[in-house]
Amino acid sequence: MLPALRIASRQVTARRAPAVAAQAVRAGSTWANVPQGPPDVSVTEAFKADSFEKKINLGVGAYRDDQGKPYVLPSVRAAEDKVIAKRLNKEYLGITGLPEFTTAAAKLAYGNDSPALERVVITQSISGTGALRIGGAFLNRFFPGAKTIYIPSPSWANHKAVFSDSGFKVKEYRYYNKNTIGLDFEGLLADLNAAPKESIFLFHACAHNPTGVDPTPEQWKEISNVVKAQGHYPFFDMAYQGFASGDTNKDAFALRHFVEQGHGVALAQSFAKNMGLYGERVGAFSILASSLEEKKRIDSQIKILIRPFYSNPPLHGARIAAEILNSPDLYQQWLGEVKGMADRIINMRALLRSNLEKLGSTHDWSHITSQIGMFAYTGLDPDSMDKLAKEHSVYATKNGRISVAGITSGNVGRLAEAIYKVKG
Ligand code: IK2
Repeated sequence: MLPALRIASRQVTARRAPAVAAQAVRAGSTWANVPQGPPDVSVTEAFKADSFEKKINLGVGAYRDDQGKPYVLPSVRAAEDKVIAKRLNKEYLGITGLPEFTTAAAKLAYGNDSPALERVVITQSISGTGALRIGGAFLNRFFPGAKTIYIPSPSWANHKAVFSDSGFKVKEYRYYNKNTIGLDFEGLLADLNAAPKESIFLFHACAHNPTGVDPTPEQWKEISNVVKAQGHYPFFDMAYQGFASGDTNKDAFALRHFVEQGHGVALAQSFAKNMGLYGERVGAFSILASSLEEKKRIDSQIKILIRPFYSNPPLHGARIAAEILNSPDLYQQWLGEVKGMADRIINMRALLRSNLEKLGSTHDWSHITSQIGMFAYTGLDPDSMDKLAKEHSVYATKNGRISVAGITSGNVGRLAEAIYKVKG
């Protein structure tokens, strides 16, 4: 054999050897039957791979400032400084978390003066997702009826996974009407009526993700009536309190109305968006009990349930949130900053719509401004979303959802042109 060929063949053998060895190990491996999950084709990955300098990422579910940069709220910075200056210890929290945080979180959600507050069983959670998961586990263990939960169609993609992992059969109720790009109110009521009595229904308290379509207060009142007549159990997911309208009270309307109407409710709260505490994972799960005696029993079971999950929740983010919620000055500052974020989003909606109209688009874009919260459901189909990405370097999820938080006064013009070119 020629020397060069000899070297090449040795390299091939050397390269193959580990693969063969790995195969041999794999054949007898404990994990040989673990199937490969689908590839992670996240919007962010595609965005990162694009070298065009004016590319736009509208896939992220996190607030960005008008320069497109992540935003740490000044009230959060100030609260964090105060927490650090206290030189507190790092001992474990109790199973249900930091009481100064959970008490204030309940007030924020149910209302400062709500007579229901004394019956609220609340626990800190690993942000909104953790709150939903605790809720799923509790309902699965103790809800007296069928282990079925109804979620809106469409809903936040993780709802299905959270509740099926909690042991539920997940069914959908009608919510979004793609013809009107609005609420399918008739369909929603019909599905509430058609479901077996005493079913669990998950509602997005405000800023529905992904559609940005919320029922009006009048519609919520009707929903509440039907839920009551059918004996259904409402579970509210409130991941965006304050973020929708800029007013934390207004955004809590649905939850508070249901409580006033005498419903027992479950609630998942997140402080990821409204305090920008995304990675700190600050949230709360609560249940409104019918009596103080019942509250004690539920509380004891929530503790039994959480203990083997993660023993007790993390400290730092909850301290920051508690500092904000319990210091009158910081609280006022925070309310202003939440409004600032909501207003910037509302402005970007208006700018996107007016830019599209100025370009001469013949489509009705009124849904862009009538929808609310972080996301807008454009009504663009998957092909159009593909074109936006491939031809215009505008990245968002295939379902036509764009994160309005990713729009800035610097990129809104180019975005409108891209949408106009794709949709007309
Ligand atoms: N519930 C809803 C409706 C949410 O939208 C979220 C957060 N979603 O993230 C943005 C996205 O869709 O890209 C959550 C719950 C849970 O949020 P967290 O666990 O971060 O508090």
